[in-house]
Amino acid sequence: MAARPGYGRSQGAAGSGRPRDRIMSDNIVDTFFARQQGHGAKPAIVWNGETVCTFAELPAHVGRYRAALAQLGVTRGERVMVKTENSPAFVFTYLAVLASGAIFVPMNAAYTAAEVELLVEDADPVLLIHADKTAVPPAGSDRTTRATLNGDGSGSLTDLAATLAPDLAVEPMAVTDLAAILFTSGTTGRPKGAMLTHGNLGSNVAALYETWQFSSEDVILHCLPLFHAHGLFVALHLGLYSGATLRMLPKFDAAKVVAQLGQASVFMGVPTFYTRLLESADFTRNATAGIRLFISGSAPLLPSVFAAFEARTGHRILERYGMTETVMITSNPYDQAGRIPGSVGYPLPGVSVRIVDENRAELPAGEVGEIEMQGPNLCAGYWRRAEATAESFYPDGFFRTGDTGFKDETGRVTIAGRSKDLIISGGYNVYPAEIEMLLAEVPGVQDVAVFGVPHPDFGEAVMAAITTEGDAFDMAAMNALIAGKLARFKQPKAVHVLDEFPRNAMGKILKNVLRDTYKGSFAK
Ligand code: MLC
Ligand code: AMP
Repeated sequence: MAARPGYGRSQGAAGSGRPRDRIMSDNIVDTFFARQQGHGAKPAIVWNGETVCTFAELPAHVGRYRAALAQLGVTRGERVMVKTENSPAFVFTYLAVLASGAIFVPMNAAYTAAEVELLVEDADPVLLIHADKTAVPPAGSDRTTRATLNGDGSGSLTDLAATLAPDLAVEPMAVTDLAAILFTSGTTGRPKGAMLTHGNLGSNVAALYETWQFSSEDVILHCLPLFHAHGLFVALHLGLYSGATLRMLPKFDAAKVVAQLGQASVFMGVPTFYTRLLESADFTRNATAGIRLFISGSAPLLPSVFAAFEARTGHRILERYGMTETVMITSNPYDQAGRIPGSVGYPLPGVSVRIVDENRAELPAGEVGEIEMQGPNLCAGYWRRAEATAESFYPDGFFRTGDTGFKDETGRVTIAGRSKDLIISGGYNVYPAEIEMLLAEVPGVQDVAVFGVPHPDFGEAVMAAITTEGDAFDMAAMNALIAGKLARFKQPKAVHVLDEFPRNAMGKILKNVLRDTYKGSFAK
């Protein structure tokens, strides 16, 4: 096979047969725009079935938002936080922040004001962009200006951008400069911001482009939230990097996806998307005939779903494994027969994976241990959290994922479980520690444990158990506290009041016993 274009100015390949100096710097926006040259007439973004702009028009859209950001005080190195739903304007804003040399800090649009406040405190943004009707903390630090951007693209940011001439300059950045900070919760309950550089993002999209054989002929059906790594750095970046049209939907909706599959060549999502598609009678072999690749990730894809999908459509879903801190780490091979259910495949080009014991000694094939990784995709650490960074980022360059698994003789990786206490519900991470801390504050609650149980739609569902003391406990008051403080997807689907917890000899609550007791709660 002929060599395919690689990543980045420093690696000297701006795209197939294009001169090296087309890419002005390692700012990933420069890379995107350079690689889109030659595809100008093609639709770049199709939103709800309507073309929004071609690749030739995209820089001017981004440039208007860049000019608006400059008026709002955004400069190189500053953080811009965004809390809004998907829209084309979200994409323009994202690219404009990066083009300004500033750092993009997205948040889940479902977060409560309390959740947002913690993140704003940490990120200390110069600008907070949010929807008009969304939970945000009351005006805090004097430093932070605000602008609005709604899911339909309207808002003060768009109004301002519309009055300005596009600023087409792209701030030169090095591979080590920060592009984005994405908060992921931690075992301590307080979210940590993963600092992703232009080099992290650029190297990863280049590796995915190779591995999944993308080209400008592709059309990506995109309905993942843009505020997480999967929707932003995998689905969106692949379109921008390949010069492939992004057919976007505001969110996942099985009927809309089925209706648009005929106009797409690639679809990607979390396992819940696939279980929901399989529930639709219109999701047939015929409906998927034009798709060359279905990709799943962010949570384990059950082998039963893989098998049902293959039986229904003839497609073998390609499963990959990633994290916010690392973007993508491993992928099943592109070749259909190489896509093995239950396995997440091989490390991406340039990425190393080790399986280690508790002393960090590498384990032989077949033995389960902690998964560590190293590569150009590994983020620069946690924002302003030296201690948390030191706990997971080793001086030898490897990162502790908190996932456990094994390799086979060929180096293929299978995830066995997690050493971190984490629930993944519909592809969203929920850290029990965060919810436990909140429930422990409820008057009358003596002890609390939050754990995940199997759920047919979300993969896992959040469940809580508590014991109480005295007469102070009031279920309604607890539910009100939960509703006020936690985004809906983090809220326990049930809270069980127990007489006592199962405990080990040391008095530690046995979450595995609780998981076992309640594992049938959502059985179909
Ligand atoms: C919504 N709800 C959830 C939920 N999403 N509850 C638990 N888990 C979730 N993920 C709540 C709703 O608030 C609602 O509450 C009820 O469940 C049913 O809502 P719904 O209408 O069925 O949900 P919907 O809005 O359709 O959302 C489901 C979903 C969405 C699967 C489409 O969660 C989603 O887009 N998930 C993708 C997450 C993702 O992109 N993860 C990537 C992270 S990056 P009620 O009770 O009010 O009705 C990463 C790295 C990597 O992990 O490797 O990729
Ligand atoms: P996040 O912090 O949201 O980036 O989630 C990262 C975590 O999602 C990983 O550490 C894994 O536990 C999990 N994950 C991602 N992809 C997969 C997959 N294909 N199979 C199992 N778990 C996955």
